[in-house]
Amino acid sequence: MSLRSIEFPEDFSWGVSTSAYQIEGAWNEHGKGPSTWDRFTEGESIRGHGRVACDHYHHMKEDVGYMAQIGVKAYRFSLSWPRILPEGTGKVNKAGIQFYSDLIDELLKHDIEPWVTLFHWDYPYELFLRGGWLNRSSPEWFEEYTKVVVKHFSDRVKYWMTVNEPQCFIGLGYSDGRHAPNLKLNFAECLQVGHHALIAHGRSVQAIREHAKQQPMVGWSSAGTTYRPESEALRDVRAAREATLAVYPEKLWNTCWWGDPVVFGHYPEEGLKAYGKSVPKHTAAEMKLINQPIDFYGCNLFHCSAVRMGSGGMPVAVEFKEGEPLTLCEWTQDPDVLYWGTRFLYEHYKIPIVITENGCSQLDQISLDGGIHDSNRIDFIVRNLLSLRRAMEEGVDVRGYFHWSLLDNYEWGQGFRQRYGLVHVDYQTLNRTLKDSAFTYQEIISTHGESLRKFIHTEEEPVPYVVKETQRYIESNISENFNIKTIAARLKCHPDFLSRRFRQYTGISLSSHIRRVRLEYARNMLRDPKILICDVADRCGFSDRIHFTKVFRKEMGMTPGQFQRQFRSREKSKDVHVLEVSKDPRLMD
Ligand code: GCO
Repeated sequence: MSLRSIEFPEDFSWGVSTSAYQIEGAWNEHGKGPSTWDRFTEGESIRGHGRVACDHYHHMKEDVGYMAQIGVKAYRFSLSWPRILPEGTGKVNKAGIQFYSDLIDELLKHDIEPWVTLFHWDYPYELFLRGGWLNRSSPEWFEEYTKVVVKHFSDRVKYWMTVNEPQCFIGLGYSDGRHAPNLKLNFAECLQVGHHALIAHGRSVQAIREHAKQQPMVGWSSAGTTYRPESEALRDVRAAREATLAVYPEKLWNTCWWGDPVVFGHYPEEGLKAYGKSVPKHTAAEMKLINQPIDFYGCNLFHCSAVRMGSGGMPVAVEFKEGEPLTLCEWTQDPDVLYWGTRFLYEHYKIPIVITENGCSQLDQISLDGGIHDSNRIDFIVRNLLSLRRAMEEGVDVRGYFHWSLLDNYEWGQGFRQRYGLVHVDYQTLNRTLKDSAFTYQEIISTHGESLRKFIHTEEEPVPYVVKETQRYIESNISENFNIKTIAARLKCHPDFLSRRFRQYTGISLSSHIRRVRLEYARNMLRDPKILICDVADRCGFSDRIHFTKVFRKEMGMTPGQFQRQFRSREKSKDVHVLEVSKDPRLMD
């Protein structure tokens, strides 16, 4: 780990995340209408637990108190559509509005910024009876709901997310039938549902911008499907990028089918080919509607799998090794997901990123001493944040991290078995207890990440002389156009020996290390909007501007000029899973 600084930016949004149906309970109280989740799990002992969940509806103040104790700066939660509009459209339920209004006030009282998700899957049952997301009018229903919400809360809410994970609610609820509304539609119908959900997103963004009482920050939350490279060799990185951005036939789990219309205004070419006849009819006007400018790209990143570049020039899956660490729900615990996931997304979409969910389920229980010693979760948080910090240091614009989740909660079709919370919930008594991870997170937040340093093992083997001297040479001669031979001559050793020793000790090749350091300096310089690109090239030891641009684009997926413009616009705007390794043949050796 070679991070220069572990400190996160002053204005970084440190948060926790939940969703209404997973915590609220009170499913039929105070005028709330039923959701598809209430109806389709009726009478079921495990799946039906969402009707009570953590009973947050009656523990709201207590729960905000835990957030304040942890010191979070932001809270991402969703609104239950049928609590606000019991029939989905029309009559507004005053008690529902009151509940969220009180929650927002309570958050603000504790200096916690509310981040509101409009749709996290608890769909109004009445609208389902009218065809739900298959109905062409469903985007308009969503727009109507958005307007009600914005009218009541936008005086105090600035941050909005429209739809949470279309991949997931459509994949599991409309295709596999494992989630409410338990449908098994054919692939074309699922894509139609998806098209409507995307239009709903667009209409909702428009409505927020039009009616918000303060300058809003709008985004959405997409499920990430991240592949990481087995090694950092450029060809493996290419393989991982390709696999992460790919669309495979008959599979809804991908990034670009959903993200490209939102950010670019069109379905990806590869997806149109892969899905063929199943692609829904879509007009240019609809695509324009979907493509509303968003301020951040929210992504839920929990886990990833490794790929390498196969001999045929296609990504191939690296086999999962027996005994590698897994979470309770059998997801890999690989922290690289936050490095590669954010990096690939940022290269592709070039808009600020917010980690709207990242967390792990573990077997947590209250120990004899009364504490909950969830060391695996602590390790997960630390590693993931370090990995995220690395991405940020390398230029990926990440604005916030929301840990999933504040509380242990109802995990959709699986009841209470998966515990994701920083706060433990005893489902019999509804007692809450802060876990050790909550205290760790608290310290990380209050030190802006600096406390992560103490988790990094320092008793490493002494750095070999040639490696240390090489690193020193590179740092102090960065503006010179040197190469491995130059350094070897200075150290009076053979270039092959130097390269071998360097790779042995650091795990990366000396030439990529030199390139990385040069690029790191360049990225830092480019933050200065007045600097000229040829000067950066010169001061970072690139032979000329063209060579610099080429190397920069290859690594960062954008030109130095684009990178610089982004910082300029950022400065200006300051005021303001279920993933399996795809069975696709392209991923098989
Ligand atoms: C999701 C949902 C969350 C889950 C979490 C853990 O990402 O699937 O947004 O509601 O509870 O991801 O599975």
